[in-house]
Order: sequence, then structure tokens, then C-alpha cells
Amino acid sequence: MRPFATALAVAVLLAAPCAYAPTFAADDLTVTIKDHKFTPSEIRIPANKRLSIVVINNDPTPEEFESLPMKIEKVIPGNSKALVRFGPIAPGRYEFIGEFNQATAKGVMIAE
Ligand SMILES: [Cu+2]
Repeated sequence: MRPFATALAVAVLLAAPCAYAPTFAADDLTVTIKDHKFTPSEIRIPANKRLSIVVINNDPTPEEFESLPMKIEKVIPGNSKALVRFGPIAPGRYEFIGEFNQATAKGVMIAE
């Protein structure tokens, strides 16, 4: 590539991550909120590791993804997604909720 084209390509590469931060990795855990329910509602996770989960909110209203025992608390606006980092978690069962819709938005993570 000519120098100008190379500089332009580098500038585009450097600028790109800023537009989409945070980035989502293919191996991130994923949970989807729809009609104020989580899918899946049971998620198996490896114990004693730093983890991240992509929470996709397909409802038009905001939801707070929350688990007090796992120290997770994150508001996800309607029709958007967020990356939530958590752990390490000791082996066991940990409930999580959508705090804004606790009657229906419930799930459990099983760390093993
Ligand atoms: Cu809360």
C-alpha cells in the first residue's frame, strides 16, 4: 500500500473500537430478556473464573440485571445490550433477577 493509504487504514483501525466499545467476544456467555423473562433462565458457568456475560434486552423498556450474591447490578436500556463482567464465583447456585420485573424475570447460574 502507498504511505497515505496505509496511514488511512491504520487510522480507521484505531478509530473502529471506540465506536463499538465494549466489544463482545464470541465465547462470552449470553442471556436474552424478552417479555420480561430471561432465556436461558438456567446458565452453567465455570467456578472460580473471571467471566463476562452479554445481556441482550429485547424489550422496549429498561431492565436491571441483578444478582446480589454475585455482586452484579447493571441497568440495560430497552432494545440494547451490555457486557457484564463478574466473578470469580465459588461453586453453587446463584439466583439472578430483572429487578424492574421481579415477578417474571428470574434465573439461576450454576457454578461448577
Ligand atoms: Cu438493583
